[in-house]
Amino acid sequence: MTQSIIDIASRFLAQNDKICLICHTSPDGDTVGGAFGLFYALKSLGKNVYVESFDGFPEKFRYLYPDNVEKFEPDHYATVDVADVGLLGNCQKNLSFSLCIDHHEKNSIEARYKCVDSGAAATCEIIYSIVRHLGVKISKQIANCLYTGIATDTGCFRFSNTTPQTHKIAAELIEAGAKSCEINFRLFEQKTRERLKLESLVLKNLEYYFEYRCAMVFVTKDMMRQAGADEADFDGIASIARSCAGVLIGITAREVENCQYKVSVRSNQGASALNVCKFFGGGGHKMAAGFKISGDMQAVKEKILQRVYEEIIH
Ligand SMILES: [Mn+2]
Repeated sequence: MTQSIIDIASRFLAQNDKICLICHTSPDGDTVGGAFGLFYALKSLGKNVYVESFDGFPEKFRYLYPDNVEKFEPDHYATVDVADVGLLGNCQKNLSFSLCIDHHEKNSIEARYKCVDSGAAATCEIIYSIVRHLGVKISKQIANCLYTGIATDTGCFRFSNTTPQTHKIAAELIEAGAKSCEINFRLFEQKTRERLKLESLVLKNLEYYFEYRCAMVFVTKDMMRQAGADEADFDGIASIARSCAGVLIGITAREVENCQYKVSVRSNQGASALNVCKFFGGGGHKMAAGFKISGDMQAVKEKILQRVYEEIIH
């Protein structure tokens, strides 16, 4: 990690007070863990600091944040794990940011100081370095926060963004008291009943094409209702279609409005999810991409399969 951006961020935080740390919308473990990890660190230095999330804080991360967060008129705003102002919710367009801490490849936040390292697997890796640089002892609370962010963004150390440095930092956090087993269980194994029901409906409705090289499922509003599932329950459902051995392309089309679908494509073994999505005006990464499409379900299905066929066969 570039030491200079850590220096700059640490110096700014050491020299200033009344700081509001801002999470991105649909908050995940990295933004919540990163913001509260830094919150506890700054608190221990006697700073006035609070964390703002315009979508609230998910119940799933209840173990990371205090019961009451006292707000005040801040002198400074700092974003945590936010790639773009579009991820800040509606009311936040006019804020000016003093500091931006992030690890997304494309970060378009305008801030006085930018502490962005796209080589970091999680924003929490960067925050770990900042906290150490500030001379703060990593408490159990801070360790749990930062471990949560790193585990979240690496899919429990399985994704290709995971580096030796990621493991080294995780090891230090566990030494500092992070409850890694408990956190991994909560994040990667435990599910709500609604989520399990939704998974069962997804599995029941999964269809295979092209000699089992493509798996596809439509998740309708009715299925969501049947399962009693909400947004949080849907998170990660798109990985199910690709999880079958032999499947090169997994498609999950979620009905968002009548005849409107949000399609997530996941690929494997050299097939490109991105190629498929680009054809429909979408984007993303090579193996995980998405697009939106409208039309009657059967027509949408045929259009997508046609494009998948070209990707798999040619
Ligand atoms: Mn992140």
